[in-house]
Amino acid sequence: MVHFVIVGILVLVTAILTYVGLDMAGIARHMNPVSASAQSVSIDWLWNWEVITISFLFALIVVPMVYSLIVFRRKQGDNTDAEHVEGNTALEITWTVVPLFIVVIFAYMGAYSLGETLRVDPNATVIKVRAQQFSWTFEYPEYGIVSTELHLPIDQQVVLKMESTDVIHSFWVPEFRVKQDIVPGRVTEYRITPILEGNYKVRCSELCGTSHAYMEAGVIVTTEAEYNAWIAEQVAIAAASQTPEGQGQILTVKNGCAGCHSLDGSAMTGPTWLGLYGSDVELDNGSTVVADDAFIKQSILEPNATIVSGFPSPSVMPPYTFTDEEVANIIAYIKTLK
Ligand code: HEC
Ligand SMILES: [Cu+2]
Repeated sequence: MVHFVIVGILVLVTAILTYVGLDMAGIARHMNPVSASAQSVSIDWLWNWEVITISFLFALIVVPMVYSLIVFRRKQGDNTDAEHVEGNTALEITWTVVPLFIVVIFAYMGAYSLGETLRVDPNATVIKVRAQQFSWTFEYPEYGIVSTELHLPIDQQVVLKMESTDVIHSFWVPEFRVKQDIVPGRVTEYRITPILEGNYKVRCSELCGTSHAYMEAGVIVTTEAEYNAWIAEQVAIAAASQTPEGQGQILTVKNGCAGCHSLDGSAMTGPTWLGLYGSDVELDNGSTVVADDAFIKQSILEPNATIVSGFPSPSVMPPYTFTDEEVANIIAYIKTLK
């Protein structure tokens, strides 16, 4: 009887130590990043109970085994046979029924956790995700925005409708726990409800080619107000790029004009664009011209035709080839800089 008490105590102590050890190892090795989604709560809950059970079963097997090896080993000079045991019905029924119950309980817990993870909010915001070798694109169809970062409002469910343009990828934000494959020719759904503000990263978790390891994108969870501000900003940018001056601005950025022309009146390699349109420009030949459409157009296409006074001749500005429409857009943009 005393053996049972000792083994019982040792089993409990070993189980607790195993559990604490596994838990610490998990945190130390970053296998348990913060839980940042409603879905992760029930997954972590299930995982925790599994680790507790595993720790207990480990102790239940290993402790009696080691205890028997040490305490019941053959004493020196003892040559008698061990006691013959023919089976123990009560014990066999117990170790069949108890594990059966545990397995059934875990099946129930697993089903519950899966149900929580898949819970559908009919008002969930739809975001389209496109995965391609080796990047992510996020489209907000409600607002007509496309982004390379995934912005999400806190405490609201979003449903990602994910498609691949090439091979199989997999959407995985460790802090959200849930992971979903993206298969070419199919739309896979992924529902998530962020519950913790922060900057996370989505990683591709399906080996998809040479740069698979770099297939990452930012996932930014903010308050609803900050999220709405971001949406408004993106909508404004998208709208601006539709207007002539918006497209002109994009052209000047793409062609590096801003590297030589300031927008705020400060001196750079070239004259500032602030207040340029319609102003009187002094040339190095002593004459003065009005900066109208024709002058600006010629300055862009043939920088050496005229040189602004105070700047070296020949001009350091390279000649550009733009279509008439592109030039008109750039002029429309310069007009806005008053
Ligand atoms: C390497 C520097 C450099 C870059 C890049 C450059 N410019 Fe210039 N730009 C100059 C300099 C210097 C002048 C003044 C001398 C001259 O008239 O050519 C000038 C003059 C001009 C003028 C004449 C009127 C004025 O006062 O500014 C216009 C218009 C102009 N640039 C437009 C553009 C546009 C549009 C782009 C991009 C598509 C561009 N520039 C890129 C250096 C640059
Ligand atoms: Cu991938």
